[in-house]
Amino acid sequence: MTPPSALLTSTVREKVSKAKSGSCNCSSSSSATTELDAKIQERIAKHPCYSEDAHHHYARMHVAVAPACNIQCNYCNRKYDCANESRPGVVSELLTPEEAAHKVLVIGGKIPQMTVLGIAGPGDPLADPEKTFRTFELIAKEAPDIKLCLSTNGLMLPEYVDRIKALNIDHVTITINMVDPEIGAKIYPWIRWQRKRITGIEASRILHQRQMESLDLLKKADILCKVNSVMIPGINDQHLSEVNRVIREKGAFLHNIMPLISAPEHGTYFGLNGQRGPTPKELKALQDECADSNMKMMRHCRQCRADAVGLLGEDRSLEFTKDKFMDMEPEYNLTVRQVVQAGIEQKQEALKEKKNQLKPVAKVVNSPKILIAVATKGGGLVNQHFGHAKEFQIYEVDANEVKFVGHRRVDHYCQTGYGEEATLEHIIATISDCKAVLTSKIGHCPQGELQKAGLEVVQAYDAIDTVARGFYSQYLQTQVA
Ligand code: CLF
Ligand code: SF4
Repeated sequence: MTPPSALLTSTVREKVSKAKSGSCNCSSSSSATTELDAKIQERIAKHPCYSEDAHHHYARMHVAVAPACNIQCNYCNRKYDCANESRPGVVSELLTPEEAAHKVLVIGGKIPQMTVLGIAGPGDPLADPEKTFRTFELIAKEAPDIKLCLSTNGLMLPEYVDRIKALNIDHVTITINMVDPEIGAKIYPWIRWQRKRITGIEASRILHQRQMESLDLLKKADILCKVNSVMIPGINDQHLSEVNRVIREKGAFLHNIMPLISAPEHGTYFGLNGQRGPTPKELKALQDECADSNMKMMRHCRQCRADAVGLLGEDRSLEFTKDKFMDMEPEYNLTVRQVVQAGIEQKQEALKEKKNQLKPVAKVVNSPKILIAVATKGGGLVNQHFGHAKEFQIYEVDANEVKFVGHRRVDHYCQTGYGEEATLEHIIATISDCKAVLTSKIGHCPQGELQKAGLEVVQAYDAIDTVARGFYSQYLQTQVA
C-alpha cells in the first residue's frame, strides 16, 4: 500500500506545514491587526476546542499514551484518566506510540473531519515525554494535515517548548487552578520535582512558577495557549477571576473554566470529603464575569476522556477499542480528507451568511435575554430527536445575538425505545431555566410534560440561529400581549 505521506506533493506539504504552524507578526496598525486576526482564525478554524464554531463540524481524537504523572491534584484518582482534561472516573486503554499512530491513520480515514490529535493523558504527557513526542513524530510524518495538540499541568513544560515548536504543535493547554500558592496548597498535596517529592505550599510555589514561565515561553514561541481551570467552590471560585487576569496579561489565547465533578465513588480526596462542584448557574456567572474582561472563554468543553474520538458532544471511542482498530487497515487519504473538509467549509459559509442576514442592522438596547435548550447532532443545526439527546446545548438569545453559553448532560429519554418518566423529570429539572426546547421531533407525551413545566417546544429542522430567532420573536409578542 502507498504510505499516505507519499501521496503529498511538496507544494501541498508546504501549504499544510504553513497552515499548521501559522505565523503572526505583531504590529500596531489596524490593517495589521485585521490580518493578525485572520491568521489566528486560520489557525483555529478547524480546532473544535479553540473555535466554538468548529466544534459543530470538526472532530478531535485523543490517544492515551502517557500514563505517568508528576503531581497530585485533590480531584484526581490515578486509577483513572487525568481529570484536568477528562471526566473523573474514566479509564482509557493505554497504547504504545506505534499503536497510537496506527489508530490515528485508521480514524483519519474513517472520520475525515477529524482534524486534531490531542495527547491529554491518562497522566501528564510531559511526565512521560518520550512516549508523547514519539507519538507526535509518527503522526506528523504520516498524517501531516492533522493538527497536534498537547495538554499538561505545566510542571515540565518549560523544558519542552522548543521541541513542541519544532514539531509544529500549535495548540498547548495548561491547567492553571491558582496564581496564589496558599490556594494551591489546598488543591495540590505534592509534586515530584528534581527527583524529590515536595509537599505543602512549596509544592504549589514551584508549580506556579513553572506554569508562569510556561506561559511566557509559549507566547514567545507564538504557540496558541489555552488555560483550563477547575472551578472548586469555596477553594478557588473567588480566585479564578484573578487567574483569568494573570493569564490574559501573559498572552493566553483562551480560558476554559470547567466545573469540578466530584463524587465519593471516584475515590478522590475531594470526592471522599464531600467537596461539591459548582452549579451550572455558578459556573456561568464566573464565565460571564471573565468574558467581560475581554478574554475569550471556552464554554463548550465536554471534559473528554484520554482516548476520546468524535465531535465534542459525541463519544465514538467504543467503536475504536484496541481489539477493533488493530484489525482495521489505515484508510487515511489526504485528498479525500481535503475534499470532505472543503464541503464542510462551504456549509459553514452558508450558515454564516444566513446568520448575518438575520442580525439586526443596529444594536437593540435593553433587549431581554432568555435561555433556550437545543437538541443537536452537530452541523450547527436543530437536527436531533428529543428522545435521543444525551445533552442539550444552551443558547442565550436576545434581539442582537444567539450565543452559545454551555451544554447540559442528560440521560436520553428513549433509552429502551419507550420514554422513561424519571428521566423526563430529570431532563425538565436540568433545563428548567430555559424558555424553550428546540428539537427536530418529539412525542406528544414529553411535549405535554415540558409545556406543563413552562417550556415551549419548537419542532424544526434548520439552522439553530434561524429557529432560535424565530422563537424569540414569538416569545416577545407573547410578553407584549
Ligand atoms: Fe484534546 Fe484538549 Fe487538545 Fe481539545 S480536548 S487536548 S484542547 S484536542 Fe477540548 Fe476535551 Fe475540553 Fe479538552 S473538549 S477536555 S478542552
Ligand atoms: Fe491527575 Fe492530571 Fe492532576 Fe496528574 S495532573 S494528578 S493525572 S488530574
